[in-house]
Amino acid sequence: MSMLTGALARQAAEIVRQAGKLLTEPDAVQTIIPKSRTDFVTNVDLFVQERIRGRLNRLAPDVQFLGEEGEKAAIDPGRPFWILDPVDGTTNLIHRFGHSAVSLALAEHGQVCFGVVYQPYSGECFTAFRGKGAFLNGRPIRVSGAARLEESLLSAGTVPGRRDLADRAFRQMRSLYDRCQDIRRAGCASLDLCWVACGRLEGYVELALQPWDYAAGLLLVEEAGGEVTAPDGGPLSLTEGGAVLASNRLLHPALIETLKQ
Ligand code: 2AM
Ligand code: CA
Repeated sequence: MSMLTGALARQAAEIVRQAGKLLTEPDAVQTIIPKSRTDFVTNVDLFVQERIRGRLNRLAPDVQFLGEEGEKAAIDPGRPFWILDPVDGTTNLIHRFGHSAVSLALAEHGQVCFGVVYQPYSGECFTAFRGKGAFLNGRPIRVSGAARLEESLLSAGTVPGRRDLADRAFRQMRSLYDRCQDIRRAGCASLDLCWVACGRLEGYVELALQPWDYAAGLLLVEEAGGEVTAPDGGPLSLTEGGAVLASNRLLHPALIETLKQ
């Protein structure tokens, strides 16, 4: 039995949209706290998480909560849990790059059953429901039909928080670049996945992400007809992070092959 109803999904998406507007306020960022030299949290990340967590708790008190910021309560994967990134693309937010998102997923029975990714600067709201499709502002979306890497536009992340992986990431980027039309790098994993889902990109790879970066986007891609796995084709965890490869499905084998080299 699923706890997900249309009403719950609609209200959760509305909570995300309302909180997401806070990212666009001029001077939203007041405090920048380093987690490491290349990874930061701002007052916006913390405030948006607390606002969304409070509202979700009132909406569905029995659902557990996994959010990027602060203490992580132990999750029982046998019971439903929310997975929230209050600001995906914090570095973009700090630089007023206008490309960040709020990403929320609901996991049940070991898989994501609902996902919403909201880009407050463009007003684009991506939603997906397992078995029922993926949508951009309510309209169905589909992955690209490109069947050859030569006709693909790809996104390759630079794993800014893991400089130890930089050589590997840039080597992979070069191998992909030699086979595709071009590469983009916009700094927000959840939106990279949504862009694969709606056909703007044919594929996306990043070597170290956390479940809150990809949980919602993963369902978007799958429901739009694409595929999301580890770069070797293996499964992804919803409670532990890992490397992520997303594609329009047709290019998945060629991408796995390229990334092996
Ligand atoms: P974030 O902005 O929520 O941290 C950038 O390459 C992408 O990777 C962003 O989606 C970013 O999410 C994510 N990411 C995951 N782990 C990270 C880390 N330790 N440092 C920086 N970005 C990280
Ligand atoms: Ca974040």
